[in-house]
Amino acid sequence: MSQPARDVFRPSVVFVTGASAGFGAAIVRRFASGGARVVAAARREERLEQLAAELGKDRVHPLVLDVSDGAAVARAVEGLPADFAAVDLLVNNAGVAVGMDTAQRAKADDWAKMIDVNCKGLAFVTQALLPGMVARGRGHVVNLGSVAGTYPYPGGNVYGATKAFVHQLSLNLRSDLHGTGVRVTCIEPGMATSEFSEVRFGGDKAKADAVYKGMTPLSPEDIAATIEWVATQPPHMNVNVLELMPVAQSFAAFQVDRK
Ligand code: 8X3
Repeated sequence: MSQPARDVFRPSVVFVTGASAGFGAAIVRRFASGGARVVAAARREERLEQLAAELGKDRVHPLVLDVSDGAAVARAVEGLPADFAAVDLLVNNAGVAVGMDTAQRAKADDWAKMIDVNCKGLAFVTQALLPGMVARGRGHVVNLGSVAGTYPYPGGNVYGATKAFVHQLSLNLRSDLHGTGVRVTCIEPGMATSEFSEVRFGGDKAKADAVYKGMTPLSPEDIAATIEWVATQPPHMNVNVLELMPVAQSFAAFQVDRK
């Protein structure tokens, strides 16, 4: 059996959700500066326009989109301009963590929001883009999971469960896409700097900053570089799951309730 050459694969059209800030914006910058055309999808138009102005409208196509609206996702994908239509890398980055209360105190609306964006939104965007990838015999879906999808912690409840969904959907997609050449990867980061903690704590910046006090979290650029690595491996190789953490974060013992 002869081995194919280890030629680097270069995605030419990248579709990034949650592109307006944090991981998403870093991913857009990385691929656009590497020569790809990038569809930058998010709800906040102003930030997308800034990103497109910074990187050039021929490189970055801003797309105002709420991923949890399935009909809007289908329309947006159908209406992509020709230069940005042949998506060969989808980065499902849009995701939210809302609240960190225990399950018995958490708000149902917060849970609904996380399920809508992290599960339904990710599934809708994937389903809208997969037929084109399969037809072209070329594509890669990179999903943003989390260590919270594998390791439980107090207050992780529905957030962690949505990320377990992302992990399992990623593996199941690999089964469905068998023989198509389309790749699927789940990237599962631990603590990272982004607006993530601010959103989680309802905009309380002091509480969010305290999460990262005295430690060095992963940066959006770390995540973007990791995604570039998985996406540029030779076409015969699929990274299924990649888990990463800051060195300063690790595991603690089980809790025991002693009376
Ligand atoms: C969140 C990562 O470590 O804050 O996706 O739970 S962690």
